[in-house]
Amino acid sequence: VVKQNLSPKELAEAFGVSESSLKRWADSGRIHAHRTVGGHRRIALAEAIRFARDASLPILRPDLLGWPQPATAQPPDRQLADLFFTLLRDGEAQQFRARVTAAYLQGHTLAELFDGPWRTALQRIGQLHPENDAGIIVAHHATDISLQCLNLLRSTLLTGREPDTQTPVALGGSPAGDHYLLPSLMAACILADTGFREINLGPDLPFPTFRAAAQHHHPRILWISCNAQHAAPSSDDLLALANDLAPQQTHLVVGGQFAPALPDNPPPNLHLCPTMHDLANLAQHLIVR
Ligand code: B12
Repeated sequence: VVKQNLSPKELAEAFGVSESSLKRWADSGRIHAHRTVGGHRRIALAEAIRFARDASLPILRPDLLGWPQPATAQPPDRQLADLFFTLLRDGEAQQFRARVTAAYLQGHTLAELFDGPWRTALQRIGQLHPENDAGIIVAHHATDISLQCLNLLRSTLLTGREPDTQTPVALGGSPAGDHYLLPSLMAACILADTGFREINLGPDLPFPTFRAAAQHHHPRILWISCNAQHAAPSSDDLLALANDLAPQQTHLVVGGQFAPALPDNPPPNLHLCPTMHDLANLAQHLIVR
């Protein structure tokens, strides 16, 4: 079970440092702690993760935080794609979560993992007998293992940040006929990590519903992930939607393998982002303005 709030003692054990060091960091403000009704310090898990990543402090015992522990030492970065592929292919859900969370705690950004080893591993899954049952079974299973892991990251990253009425919203999904779950969920994770309140409507969303949802929620970002050729909207559809959303200052962000080319001189609220890195950069820019 993932613990949402930790005592200094628990966190000190996870980091392999003394409890007094941890209390000192809390009292100096290096790591934010709140007090219980009884006056005891507590550290939100999301804050503990932020601190570990910023300070490059390894979490030696992630199991104490309720996170899965890698079975062996983490391999060098260049071997991560191979490892992710093997774990996804062999259905090793728990070790996959352990490896991804370890890489994240070591300081990799979500965008690095999504555009890099995770994507490469899934590409290789797609090359395993896509024409027969065995290949379909592996692809479905790898998708489910990825979903479990993304949802763990997503629920943990959001913890501790209290979205309020000032928190900008980002909303999105994939169009009708596009059944791919992972790209839109990855976009949601990137946006949550940047500080947006994300609303992931997932796959298979009728195109007019994107407009209706944006009019209802007034997001600062509306993302559309295009992963199936037959289901991708045309650039005219996107242009019309961006123009409709301009008065409410919603930016339309389109990504995915089958995102259409944008017209010359697109309106300033229409963006093509081929990668999760592009989305992360744009989101940083849009959240401060
Ligand atoms: C998992 C999978 C499936 C699963 C999907 C499960 C699910 N519900 O999600 C299942 C088994 C159902 C499936 C079915 C099919 N699949 Co399939 N599938 C895959 C696989 C292995 C992984 C796809 C995935 O999720 N990747 C992870 C995402 C995150 O990576 P990505 O798509 O590359 O996205 C990156 C960028 O494009 C960008 N991005 C994407 N979206 C967005 C959005 C925004 C806002 C931004 C900023 C960026 C961005 O960032 C991502 C990370 O870098 C791919 C292999 C591959 N090469 O991709 C084949 C693949 C896509 N499938 C393929 C095929 C042919 C099919 C089927 C037609 C097979 C069949 N004969 O029935 C069906 C069609 C399904 C349909 N109706 O559309 C082909 C597509 C060939 C082509 N180019 O057209 C591939 C490439 C496999 C292959 N080598 O042949 N598939």
